[in-house]
Amino acid sequence: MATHMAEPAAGGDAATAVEHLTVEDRIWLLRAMLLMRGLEERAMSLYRQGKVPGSFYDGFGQEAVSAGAAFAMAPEDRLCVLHRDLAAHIIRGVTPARILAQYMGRATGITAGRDGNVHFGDRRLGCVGMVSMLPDMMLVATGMAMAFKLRGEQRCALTWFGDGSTSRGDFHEAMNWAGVQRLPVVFILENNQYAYSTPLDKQFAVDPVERAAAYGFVGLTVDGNDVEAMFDATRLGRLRALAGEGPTLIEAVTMRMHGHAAHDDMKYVPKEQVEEWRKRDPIDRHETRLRAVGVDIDALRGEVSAEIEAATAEALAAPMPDPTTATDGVFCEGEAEPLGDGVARWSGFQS
Ligand SMILES: Cc1ncc(C[n+]2csc(CCOP(=O)(O)OP(=O)(O)O)c2C)c(N)n1
Ligand SMILES: [Mg+2]
Repeated sequence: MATHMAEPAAGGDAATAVEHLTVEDRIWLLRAMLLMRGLEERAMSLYRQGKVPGSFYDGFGQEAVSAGAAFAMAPEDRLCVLHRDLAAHIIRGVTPARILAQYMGRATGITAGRDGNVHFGDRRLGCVGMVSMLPDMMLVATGMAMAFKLRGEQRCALTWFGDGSTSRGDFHEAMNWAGVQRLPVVFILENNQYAYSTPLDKQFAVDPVERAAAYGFVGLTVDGNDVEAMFDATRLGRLRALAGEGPTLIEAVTMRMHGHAAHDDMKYVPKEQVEEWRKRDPIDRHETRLRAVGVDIDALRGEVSAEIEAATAEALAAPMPDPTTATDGVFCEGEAEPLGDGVARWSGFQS
């Protein structure tokens, strides 16, 4: 693992992660990744049946990036979740049925039919739904971190963003302000080799993780297909943030194994590149580890499949929203409701 840092700092690796995770935690990580993959596969087939309006984006092959990072955050921390980070919603406690209902525009989805596959986040669980202008969620997370600092709260904000985001001005503005103010924020750069059809060598002349040093904070590169290494790097970034040591930029190196969205056959990606990355599949890797400590993977897979079946039936049976409520919630009425905490038992790991 290469590190590029403004000051000496530990990176994050799977070996250290194990010291902070129980076997039960490690199983939850696998479960979250299996749920993400299974739900997205199911949603893709629902999309092809015309049941998911709009387009469909997935994070096949990138499950470890959101699962590992979200798991390292405490319930009172705040997450700005992007379009390939479904496991973060799962880890914060969003149920599979609500996720599928969200994709199908049903009344029981998080936005109750106001958006589909991309822009959603349950604020009661501390998740902020994505703003499409990339990477504006970096500024939202930075703003939240600023509020935590001003209020003297021991909390951390985290956001994900893609390699494509690093060429935008907002990336630099967020990084600069977070560095100047030493804000409690963790930035996760999801480097999946492509921004739509543009490969990395057409995007930047330096590895973007090196830019953290230019803004005075730690930047490190992590194997984004290793869920425990992702967990550990984020855990350390969070500890740094809470200790008043400022932001951390974590470059999670991974691969977008599917097209940009459902319509994209990714003819521009060499087949050998996909095959090479298939060997590093994050779920296979984590399963191998857990099998070695005696976990019954087949039983877990069976449970997850049954959960997805039940969630699909529940979401398909859910009603469409009442059109007369379409403009509800556009403006704040009464007192603004603060973001809530995640409720999932596993969003507070063994520290
Ligand atoms: C400012 C802005 N320009 C263009 C888009 C359209 N767009 C949505 S996703 C995307 C590709 C982003 O690539 P990357 O940041 O690498 O994320 P990835 O999709 O690979 O996860 C583009 C160009 C946008 N949402 N915002
Ligand atoms: Mg990308």
